[in-house]
Amino acid sequence: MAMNMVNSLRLKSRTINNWLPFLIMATLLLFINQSIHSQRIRPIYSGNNYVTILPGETMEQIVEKAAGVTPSANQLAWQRLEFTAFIHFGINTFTGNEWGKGNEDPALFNPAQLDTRQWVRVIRDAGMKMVIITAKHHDGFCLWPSQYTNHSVASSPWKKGKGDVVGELAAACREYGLKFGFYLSPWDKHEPSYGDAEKYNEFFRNQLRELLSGFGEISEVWFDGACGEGPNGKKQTYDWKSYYALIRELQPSAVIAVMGPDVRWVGTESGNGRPTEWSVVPDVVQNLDSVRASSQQFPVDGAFVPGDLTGSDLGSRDKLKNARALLWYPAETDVSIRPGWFYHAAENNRVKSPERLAEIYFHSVGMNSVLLLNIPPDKSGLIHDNDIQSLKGMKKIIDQTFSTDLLEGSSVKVSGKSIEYTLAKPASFNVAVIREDIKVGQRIEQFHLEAWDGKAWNTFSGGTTVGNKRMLRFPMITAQRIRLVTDASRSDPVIMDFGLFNGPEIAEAIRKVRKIDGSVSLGSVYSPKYTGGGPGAVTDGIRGSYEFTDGKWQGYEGADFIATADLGTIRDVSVVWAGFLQQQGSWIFMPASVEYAVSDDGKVFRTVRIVKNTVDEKDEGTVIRDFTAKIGKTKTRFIRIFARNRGHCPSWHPGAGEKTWIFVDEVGVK
Ligand code: FUL
Repeated sequence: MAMNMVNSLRLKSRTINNWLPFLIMATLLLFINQSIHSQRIRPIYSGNNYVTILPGETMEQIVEKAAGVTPSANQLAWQRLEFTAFIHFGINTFTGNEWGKGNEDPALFNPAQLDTRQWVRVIRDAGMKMVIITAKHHDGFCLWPSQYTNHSVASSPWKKGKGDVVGELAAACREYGLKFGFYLSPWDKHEPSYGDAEKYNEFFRNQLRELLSGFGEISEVWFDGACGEGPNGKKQTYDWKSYYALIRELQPSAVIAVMGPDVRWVGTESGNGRPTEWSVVPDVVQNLDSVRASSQQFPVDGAFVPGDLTGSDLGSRDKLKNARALLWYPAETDVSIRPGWFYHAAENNRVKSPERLAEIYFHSVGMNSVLLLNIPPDKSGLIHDNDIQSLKGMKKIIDQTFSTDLLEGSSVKVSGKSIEYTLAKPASFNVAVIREDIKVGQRIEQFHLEAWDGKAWNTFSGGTTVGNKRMLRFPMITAQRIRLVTDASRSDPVIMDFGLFNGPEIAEAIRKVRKIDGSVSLGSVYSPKYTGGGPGAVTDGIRGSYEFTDGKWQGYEGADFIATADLGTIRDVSVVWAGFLQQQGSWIFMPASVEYAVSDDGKVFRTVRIVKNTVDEKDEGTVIRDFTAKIGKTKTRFIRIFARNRGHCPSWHPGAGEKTWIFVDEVGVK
């Protein structure tokens, strides 16, 4: 009976909601059956998003606790939105600034054709489920007619001072069925009371109250961390606790993001999530007594202090080991469709391409994070056509990718830690989607995917965490039998969904190259996390894609990449090259330089060329670059490739001083 239930896991997607409770139970029962000897089965449905660690608890006990931390109802609803929109709009739209000064004349604000319904249609059509607007940015100019300041739309010529952007947007969201939230900058460069602790806190709470009570349901309140000087050169101490309390009182279903206890900033504005993304992280707690004393429903508010959230690993066992408390604190990836957060006409040709946006989608939603994509309306008050076209292109790629789940209708067999699917006939796929039922916690620590080639099971993809959603991209595979194997987990995993898809290749993604004629030996040690498939990975003829986790890239952490090709006999060589990937948000940088040396005997080498890196280290995207050296007609048998690791993350980088990675795939000679 349980088996039949899991078979119906494949009759899913469209009907999964009705089946969900049964499927989860069935999956659990199966795992219980299959691993009856395992002592760790303890599904926890209690909605506990916070747990303290007692002195002397063992690692095993801590891990078990971590597996039992679950999202609050608000967090769960929020995580399932997956894709949301940010609107940066305000006085900066008219001055061309990213950060205003606070003394801008409200007369500048005049978006003659403002149409929030156009914004929401564009956003809805692109697949986003919520809109968050900058009700007030650091310059203090309010997009609603706040009764606590004159520095607002009420003092502008737009609609003769009778307009209300926040109100119009909230109404448009209601009309089109989208959720609505706001960004309210605590830093206010205009407000005279700023810096006068109690006075400004009162002012800020008043504004917060206006926004929380005048615009219907609020689903997210976004506080950022920037805290500078006000108009009098004074700094302000924010009374976060009182802000949170007001939100809980007036909008009990809203999540509080970034400088708040419900939603965590992913740690970069590049659009790249973490390949290992735990929603359960150690909390930085000031005072455990205040945690215990605070209310049951939101135990964390009273003691919440956002810590440094930019590291590449926030929640693995290594991080849990010294924790005093664990918190369900899921990641939100905020990124702008343009270089700036606000609209600047000069950036009209720098709108991210559909492919880049699709990549961002895979790297955020597909890495257990909610994507918050910023689309800034222009001076006329409309979303610019270039942004609309990019969003349409992105949506097309996403829709084409996910139109058919190839596992639909397949039969399922569960054994031990693996789930095997047999399709009616062989199918080709290059994308996988896995979801854990986070309602019961996040548990998978390591998994991989295998396909049966008629003789053996071959691993074609894999990763560490799954969480709400993990998407994987890999070179096209054709197979009839596929296995999802959990290698390590904190407790028995509850897999809610698994699908395979055949999507368009994004950008130039995966290329085949001519294999090297001869053998290549490695002179440095690659990381066990990114083997590329083993020692022969850099010469297997298949290049890594823009997905650095595709299993094809070989990664070197803090180490150089050194390889020596042996062509067997002395030959004429005119070109040598090696391909590298950069994604600085994930601490992967281009090598500082690649040195090519030749030798007849494999002992004495002569340097023939050093190719220096020219890729911008601050580039926020994923870059693949071949370091190619034309070396005339050089007679040689051995060629040594020495790619020098840049060593440490630069000072501007969130990981400043930490080890950098080199990612290499394919080296070649001609
Ligand atoms: C930051 C702000 O300083 C930026 O201007 C932008 O609003 C971004 C989303 O948050 O903290």
